[in-house]
Amino acid sequence: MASHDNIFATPIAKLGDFTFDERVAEVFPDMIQRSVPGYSNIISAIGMLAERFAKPHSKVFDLGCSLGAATLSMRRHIHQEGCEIIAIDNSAAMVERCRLLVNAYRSETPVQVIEADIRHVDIHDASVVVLNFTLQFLAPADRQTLLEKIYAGLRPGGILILSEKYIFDDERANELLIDLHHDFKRANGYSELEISQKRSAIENVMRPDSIETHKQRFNDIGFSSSEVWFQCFNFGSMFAIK
Ligand code: GEK
Repeated sequence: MASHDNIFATPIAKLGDFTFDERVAEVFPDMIQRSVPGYSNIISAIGMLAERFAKPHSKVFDLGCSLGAATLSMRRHIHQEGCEIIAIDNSAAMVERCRLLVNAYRSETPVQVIEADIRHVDIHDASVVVLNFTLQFLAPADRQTLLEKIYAGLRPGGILILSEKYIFDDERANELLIDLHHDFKRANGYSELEISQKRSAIENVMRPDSIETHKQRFNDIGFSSSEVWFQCFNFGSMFAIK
């Protein structure tokens, strides 16, 4: 069974900023499953989208791959000849575990797991690019630059899948969706203390955008169509097609 996330279960005197360290990597499957509404549905659908959009002899990128859940889902679905999946994360603890999980099974589609900052890697000849809850951790100023690089590296007709936590301009709607998310976490066994300590730790490292901001950015960059294909409370996933 996966290790249980109790990182924020006891009072922490000095709450530092949240980092993807050894302790987080250890409990990550449990943490993300109990914290992100719709996570497993999104992972399954990423596999289905990859099946449709992966082109023979092209590259598929999983940026901020953590333990490789999206990579493994895509690898199960991709049967096009000559496809290669490149999974990238800048957390050494995540990459080490991701490699073990990827290597646990054989597959016709090769996977390269790279420890690097996604802001500095080359993206080229891509038919599918996945940013599954990763863009939100970049400084707002770096987001547009990364999306422009992804657009340039996608083949025409290629797809970007972008899952994020959102904020909403309507104050009342925003508060309600945040409350519903906290209800979701309570229902999954997180205590009030865990919810509030995690919220404080993550506030400085994660600044969500609105769905409108994402759509505007996709338009400005030149994507020919984009849409929200999944939403649950203040979490969701969009695609943008070149
Ligand atoms: C999943 N996609 O399970 N370069 C590389 N990696 C980064 C960077 C960066 N600049 N910034 C953050 N990360 C996964 C889940 S988790 C989402 C993604 C969450 C990495 C960071 O190390 C972490 O592994 C991941 O992005 C975000 O489908 O924890 O809410």
